[in-house]
Amino acid sequence: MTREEICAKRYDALEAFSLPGRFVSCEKYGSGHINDTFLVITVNSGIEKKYILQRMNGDIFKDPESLMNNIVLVTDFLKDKIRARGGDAARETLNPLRTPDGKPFFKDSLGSFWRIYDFITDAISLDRVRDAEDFYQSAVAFGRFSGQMADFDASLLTETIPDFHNTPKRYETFEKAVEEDICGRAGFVSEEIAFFRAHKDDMALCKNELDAGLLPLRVTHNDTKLNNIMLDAKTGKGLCVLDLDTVMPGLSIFDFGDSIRFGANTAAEDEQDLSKVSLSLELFETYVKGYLEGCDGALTDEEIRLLPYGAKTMTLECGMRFLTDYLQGDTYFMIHRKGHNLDRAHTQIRLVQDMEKKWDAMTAIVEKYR
Ligand code: ADP
Ligand code: GN1
Ligand code: MG
Repeated sequence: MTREEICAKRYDALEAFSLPGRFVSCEKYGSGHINDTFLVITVNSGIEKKYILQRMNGDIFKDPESLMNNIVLVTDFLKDKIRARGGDAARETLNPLRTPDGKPFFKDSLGSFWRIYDFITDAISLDRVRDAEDFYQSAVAFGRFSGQMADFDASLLTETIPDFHNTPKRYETFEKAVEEDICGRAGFVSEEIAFFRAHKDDMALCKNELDAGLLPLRVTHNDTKLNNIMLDAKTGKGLCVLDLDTVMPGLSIFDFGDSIRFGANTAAEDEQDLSKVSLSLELFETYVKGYLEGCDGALTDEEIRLLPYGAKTMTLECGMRFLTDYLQGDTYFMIHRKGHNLDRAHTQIRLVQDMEKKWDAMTAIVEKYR
């Protein structure tokens, strides 16, 4: 069955949620790599209302009911925090809608799970920063998110993707994909494979620190890409953290690092001209400053010291995941052209190489804020 056929069920989902008003449109939306996202427009008493409809990726999220339970718990918890400080709970966190029988999801006849969120209005999510201020605002907001989640009871959360940022485990999966080579592609990417093999020990460093009890496990977001946050369109300030599918116990340095991997790259994640790819030290410093401010003193000295390692590990891990998916036939990340995952792996490799060149400067920046 094609993705188109699977997504045709979106009209059943819309019906199941019985949105008020007159239906206007339901079009593909956003640039996420995982779920099928649609912008829904309705009109009620002459007033336009927008929603985000998503088909959760059932190959990746094996237990969508528990996932939605996580999201309801997290968003309810955040709403209380937002209200307590006089904020607007309708705009500053996701609001999952319920079906008439009270469920925050709908299961269609093909077995896909769907959800609807209120659309966050007068706000923007960006694939690239327009200027350093955007990045600073996203850093403060992601840092604040982790501060808000500090007293959330992690035992309530289902681990939606086990070992999500267990980088050594990701390495094993990568080696298995190379060995099995089900698409016969490994021969074309021997240099790329050698690159990740040469970085095997680097990829274990943060996990070793965690296992040794030197880094605390916190409730983290785990997918802190720039387009997983909304900025207020008028003020430019960080407004709402999106994509809560992977909120699980994790490392703060990985939340920091994933943001750097995506947002401090001077090129897009899938840029084909690798001469455009580099780490912007200006954006790196901006994010360090904003993230530490957002976390408001919560990070330990060791977490701060290891921020550059978080950035390097997340870039290595993500690059290796893209290459693994390329080897396995592009079944995980959504692709929009042939070789898309390989292009993405290439940018991550180039970014790691640039981080290695700029390592002393990255360390010096972090020392300034320690
Ligand atoms: P994926 O897991 O596929 O990345 P996301 O949940 O991140 O899916 O959604 C994809 C994109 O849709 C986001 O990057 C953002 O631009 C947009 N989006 C998601 N939820 C909302 C929302 N409630 N309001 C406005 N835009 C949203
Ligand atoms: C995916 O869902 P999205 O597009 O925000 C992925 C992240 C990767 C990212 C790479 C659940 O994020 O882990 O870092 O692509 N999310 C999942 O762009 O695997
Ligand atoms: Mg996303």
